[in-house]
Amino acid sequence: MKTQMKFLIAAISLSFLFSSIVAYDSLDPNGNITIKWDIMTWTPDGYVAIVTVNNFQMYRHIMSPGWTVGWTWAKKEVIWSMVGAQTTEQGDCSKFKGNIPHCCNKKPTVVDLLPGVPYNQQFANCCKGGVLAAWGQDPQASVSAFQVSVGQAGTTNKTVRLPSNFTLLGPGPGYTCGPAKTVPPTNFLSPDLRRKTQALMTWNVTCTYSQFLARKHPSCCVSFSSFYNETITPCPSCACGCENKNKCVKGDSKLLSVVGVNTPRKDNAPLVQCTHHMCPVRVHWHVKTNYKEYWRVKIAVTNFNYRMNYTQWTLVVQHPNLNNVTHVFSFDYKPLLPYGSINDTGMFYGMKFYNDMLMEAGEFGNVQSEVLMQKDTNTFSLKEGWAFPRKVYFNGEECTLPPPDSYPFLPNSTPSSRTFNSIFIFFMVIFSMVVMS
Ligand SMILES: *[C@@H]1O[C@H](CO)[C@@H](O)[C@H](O)[C@H]1NC(C)=O
Ligand SMILES: *[C@@H]1O[C@H](CO)[C@@H](O)[C@H](O)[C@H]1NC(C)=O
Ligand SMILES: *[C@@H]1O[C@H](CO)[C@@H](O)[C@H](O)[C@H]1NC(C)=O
Ligand SMILES: *[C@@H]1O[C@H](CO)[C@@H](O)[C@H](O)[C@H]1NC(C)=O
Ligand SMILES: *[C@@H]1O[C@H](CO)[C@@H](O)[C@H](O)[C@H]1NC(C)=O
Ligand SMILES: *[C@@H]1O[C@H](CO)[C@@H](O)[C@H](O)[C@H]1NC(C)=O
Ligand SMILES: *[C@@H]1O[C@H](CO)[C@@H](O)[C@H](O)[C@H]1NC(C)=O
Ligand SMILES: CC(=O)N[C@H]1CO[C@H](CO)[C@@H](O)[C@@H]1O
Repeated sequence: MKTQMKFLIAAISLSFLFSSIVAYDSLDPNGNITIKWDIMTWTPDGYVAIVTVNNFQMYRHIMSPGWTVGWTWAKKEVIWSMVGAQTTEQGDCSKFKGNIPHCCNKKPTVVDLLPGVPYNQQFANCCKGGVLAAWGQDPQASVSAFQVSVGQAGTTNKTVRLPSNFTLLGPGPGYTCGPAKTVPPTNFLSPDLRRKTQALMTWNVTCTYSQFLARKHPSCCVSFSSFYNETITPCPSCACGCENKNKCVKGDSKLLSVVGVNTPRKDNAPLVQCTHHMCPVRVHWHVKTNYKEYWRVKIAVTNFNYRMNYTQWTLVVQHPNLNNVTHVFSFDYKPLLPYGSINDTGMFYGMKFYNDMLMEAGEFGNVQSEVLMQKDTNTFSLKEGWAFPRKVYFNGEECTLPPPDSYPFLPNSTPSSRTFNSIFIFFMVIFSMVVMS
């Protein structure tokens, strides 16, 4: 038993390491952010391009303060002008007389404009402060675009040189971008759909996310409870790292009235309420009722971060019974089918204008819902922790689950079934490693 457990722990950490290093998300294997450049016209000294940033990730969005895109020019290119975005620095344009470029940096850094800029600075899909919705939640809002006029550049598709070393902050680190690749030119349909035009040249850059690159510790944890056992299985201690234990805010503290506690930081660094887990977000899964043909789960998400209102939050859960969701109360729900046929993963998110914002820590810092699922009598069980989720993600970050031997047990469950449970989980780990490779 003991060696089994050790092996299990080793296998779990191995699979975690493996999945994080290769930046592969097993619940969204095709998820990426694509940066597409369409050259629309050649100019006497360069070109005008439309740059489109598409978030193709099912459940990971880019929150305020939004994306930052950077690249390295291949030659001595400059940016004459931009519409719908701007570079953060102009750089050294001292060589220019008369007409001064927007940016002369070899490595420009571009950010979206804020909502409400004058019409002549706007561009279709621009000016959202760099906020991009998740593709699975709101495909229309998952795209950003701007126009860039490039000078001192190639003026034909033979002489133009592709920029390199693309970077993407979303808004923090975690994304790695591949090289720009020339792809078949994009087709554009006229508004009346009667004429098709095409870009003169198109290149794509694909960026993928890795939680391992983004942060040292998880940023959420999961706790469990059930109607059949009054024990509440808490989040693991220090699930999100305890380094900042002396910088947290005591829940009942007078500090809360001190100015600045709720002021967001540019880097989105959290200021959390003191808890044993130190996580900004906790997801609680309560097995609430066992009916004859159905069962009911209550899900509650609690914000412990005083510096963040989580807008357009998403919660992804993997559980084998999600193929028979009958009703979800007060959240929206969408099944995700990462492998086509295995329907065990789904995405919960807030209803627009009702609970799509998880408020900062405090009285209103929680959202909750109940889920009714129809039982498949062949698989349904309250034993061996079957009723609890296998994986949980909040805002695209994988949350730490409690260790398997701490799950609430059925009153008469015997230790041998615990062994079975860990063996079962062990095989699940091996299985998922095989699937991933
Ligand atoms: C990026 O995501 C889209 C949508 O899921 C997918 O079609 C495309 O193949 C992905 N690109 C790469 C390079 O993985
Ligand atoms: C390039 O990116 C666009 C999305 O911006 C996508 O529709 C297209 O399929 C991509 N092309 C290739 C060849 O990956
Ligand atoms: C460049 O343009 C020519 C036509 O002007 C076209 O035949 C060729 O395929 C284009 N090459 C690329 C890389 O787009
Ligand atoms: C791109 O980045 C790599 C590593 O950061 C660096 O070695 C390389 O010189 C960069 N290329 C350009 C063109 O800046
Ligand atoms: C969260 O939203 C509320 C209401 O819109 C606002 O008063 C508060 O300042 C916001 N908090 C943060 C941390 O942005
Ligand atoms: C997946 O499960 C949901 C219910 O949770 C169901 O509505 C949907 O049709 C299922 N999809 C497939 C492809 O089985
Ligand atoms: C409830 O579950 C805990 C494990 O989390 C177990 O130690 C306890 O014995 C269970 N209670 C009953 C009444 O079986
Ligand atoms: C009891 C029940 O409705 N079971 C269904 C659960 O979902 C699977 C696949 O979606 C169906 O095949 C079952 O009939």
